[in-house]
Amino acid sequence: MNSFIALLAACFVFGADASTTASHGNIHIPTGAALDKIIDGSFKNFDNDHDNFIERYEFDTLIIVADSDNNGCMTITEYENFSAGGTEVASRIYKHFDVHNTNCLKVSDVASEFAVMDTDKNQKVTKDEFRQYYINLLNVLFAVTDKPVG
Ligand SMILES: [Ca+2]
Ligand SMILES: [Ca+2]
Ligand SMILES: [Ca+2]
Repeated sequence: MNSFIALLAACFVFGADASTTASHGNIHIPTGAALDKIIDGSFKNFDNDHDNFIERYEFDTLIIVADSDNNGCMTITEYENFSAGGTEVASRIYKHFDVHNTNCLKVSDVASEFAVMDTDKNQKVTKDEFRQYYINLLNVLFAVTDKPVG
């Protein structure tokens, strides 16, 4: 988990220069209006009270909301149904966070991500902070996992 956080942190440094990377091989990364729509939808998923900030409790609540059968685990299917990003993006994001392949993500598994999103550390995540995080995450996911296997 620590190395993953470091990877995300490093990605913030490189993120500004990675904007030319729109696709990797035959994997399609959403860009332009499609990406804006996903980011908008995802942000609204978090921002439960519609004040245009993601607060800590809203972030922590997300998994509980997405856990549609209320068994304490957000499975990949539950996440795919909940996510605004489409099945392919959603499944990549899910597998990225489900490092032990449990198909059971809990609040504690992603809790540290809030601080990663909140780049100015004011305990609120703005749309811009979220957007930057999401784009960085997509770049990490699609760049890292598309390396030739074997
Ligand atoms: Ca809010
Ligand atoms: Ca569940
Ligand atoms: Ca902030």
